[in-house]
Amino acid sequence: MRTRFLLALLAAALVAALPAMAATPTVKGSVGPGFVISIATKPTKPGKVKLVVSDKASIHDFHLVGPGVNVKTDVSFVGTKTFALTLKKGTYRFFCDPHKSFMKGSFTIR
Ligand SMILES: [Cu+2]
Repeated sequence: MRTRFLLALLAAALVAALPAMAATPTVKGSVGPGFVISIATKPTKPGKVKLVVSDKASIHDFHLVGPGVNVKTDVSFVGTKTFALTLKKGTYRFFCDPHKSFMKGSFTIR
């Protein structure tokens, strides 16, 4: 009887924890293989996000700079890299360092 109660309590705790775990949205960034850099769905609200960068070229990097954030992939790196970020109000700029005059974009958190 007691075991059953404890199991029910554990199940209730798990259900309560699920929304919090699922709440961190994923932001998908991409650079290359051509001279293109993008963020699929730009975030607009402050809070934690998981930035998943798909770096498809060894001549580009993906660099994101903004309030409290300065993350990048290496230029020579090719593959997927994930960053846990906390976005704050302000403007964030993303660009490729070797070609930042034209490979760039931004989004604003309000
Ligand atoms: Cu580049």
